[in-house]
Amino acid sequence: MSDAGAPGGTHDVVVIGAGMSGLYLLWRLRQLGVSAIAYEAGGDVGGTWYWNRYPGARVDIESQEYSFSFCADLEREWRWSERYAPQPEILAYVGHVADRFDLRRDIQFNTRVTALAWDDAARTWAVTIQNVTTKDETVVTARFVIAATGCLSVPNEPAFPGQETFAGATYHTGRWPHEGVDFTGKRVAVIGTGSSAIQSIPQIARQAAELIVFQRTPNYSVPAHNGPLEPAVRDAWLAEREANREAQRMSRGGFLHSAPGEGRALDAGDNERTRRFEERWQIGGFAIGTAFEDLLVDPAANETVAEFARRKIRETVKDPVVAERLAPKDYPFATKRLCVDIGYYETFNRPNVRLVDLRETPIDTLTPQGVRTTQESYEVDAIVFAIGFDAMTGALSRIDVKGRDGVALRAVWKDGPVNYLGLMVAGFPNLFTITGPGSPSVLSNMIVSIEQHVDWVTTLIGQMRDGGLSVVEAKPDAQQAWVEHVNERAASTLYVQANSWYLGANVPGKPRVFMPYVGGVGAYRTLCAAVAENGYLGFRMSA
Ligand code: N01
Repeated sequence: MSDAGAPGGTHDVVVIGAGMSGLYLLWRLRQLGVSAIAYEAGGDVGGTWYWNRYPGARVDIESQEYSFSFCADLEREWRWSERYAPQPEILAYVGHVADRFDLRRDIQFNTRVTALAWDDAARTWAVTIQNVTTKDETVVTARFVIAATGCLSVPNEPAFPGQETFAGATYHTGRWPHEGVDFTGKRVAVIGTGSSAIQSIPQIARQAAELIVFQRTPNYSVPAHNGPLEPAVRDAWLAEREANREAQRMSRGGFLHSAPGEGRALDAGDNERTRRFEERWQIGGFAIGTAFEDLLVDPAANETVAEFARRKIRETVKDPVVAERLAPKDYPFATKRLCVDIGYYETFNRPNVRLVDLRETPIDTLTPQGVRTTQESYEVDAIVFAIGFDAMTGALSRIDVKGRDGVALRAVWKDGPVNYLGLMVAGFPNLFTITGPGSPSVLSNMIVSIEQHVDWVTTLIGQMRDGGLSVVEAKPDAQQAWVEHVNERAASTLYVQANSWYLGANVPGKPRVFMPYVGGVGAYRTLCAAVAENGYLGFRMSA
């Protein structure tokens, strides 16, 4: 392998993105003595935490668990202030990791990768990079390319009729202005009621003169019960650090409360079932989703927790009509990503907040003054589009990727993403995806899944170097079998019954394929390890 590492020229590895995955990749590759450069479209590190600065943005996995585990000293040095850390603190943490491990020298910011072309004769990738300001393009070459592009990095662009006529300010939660936004005294519309909206609505409502929430589909949301991270809790976590980290790695979702509770919901009596739901509700966050082992596979079991959640909404929201609009009824609990909130439902008791149900009265057009539905016109000064992302495939499909024989990734993925183990696509040698579709990714604590993928990929690259091998690719039959397995596993759950972004349902025209792997973080890790131990089963390697 080459030892060139300067921007431009030739690198052993090009990493796309400098979020959590990109940073950990750079560190691992440096340990291996492999030259790498990361190209990052943003002006600094952080990925999702760099872009998503909307009011109320914070993690929905407990802070200690949503942090790197690869360095015990890093973990001991850093103090999280809250149980669920807010975005500025997470961004500061990512910046600290970049500085502590001196990673910035291997990152070129404000640089977007626009094209990748595999050169079979040279056995390298030609990587076209673009300066985001000047749009100037340069081509560099690399033996390996690793897409650390994130699962939720490309905003779902609003496409409402008349939106260009709106005279007020518009914002997208996924591209929030760095200087922040002051809504004091303003009339504000929020369109969308996913996690980003559910986090930002209580904050915006406290500032704005008037807030109108436009809801197409109500979401299930569970209280975070956020608060300061008590020193005793931190000490207890650190005292059992190794065991805790291992438990996360082998768990279903990459966090401790993701272990399914024993037994089936309907086998428990009414009292026991309610007791267990209440207990988990009081823990907060995702704990309730795993209260029983069958909540995500048996519709009747799921209905018990769905009804429990609806009852909580009815108890909280004073206006019964608004409560019914907020209560999801036509898809199972937690089959769209469960939201974790701080005072979301309570916000609808405020006199300055209104809820518009777009199922009853869809948006007709945006006007210079605001939003017009089929029933009413709402005059606002600002519109917040909280309409989510082109998830999982969005970032790679915006890069012109051409593999062996010039075959385009977009063509291979036209009916939905296919790959082997979520790591490589047949016909695209030496190109890896970190937390790609077909891996647990968004159904898990992302940091745990990132570390697993990065460790696996970098170990392979090191072993290839040591063995004098230069090309690795997924075999088509292994890919086919994996895709079938991913689909079968998804079909055996209730996940496929909701119109979620897991299925691409939020982006008009996107193929409807359930993208993440539902098999669980621990089982998936064991499988990937077995593949490696068995000579990288399903992969072909050559010198
Ligand atoms: O996006 P979403 P998000 N007209 O896709 C609606 C992670 N995250 O940014 O459900 C009207 O969930 C859409 O309606 P529908 C987390 O994984 C984590 O909120 O498609 N409405 C939905 O209500 C999360 O799941 C945190 O009918 C339209 C909303 O917009 C993921 O990111 C915080 C519309 C979009 O919800 C995405 O969350 C935030 C239209 N044309 C995000 N198009 C943490 O807590 C879409 N909608 C860590």
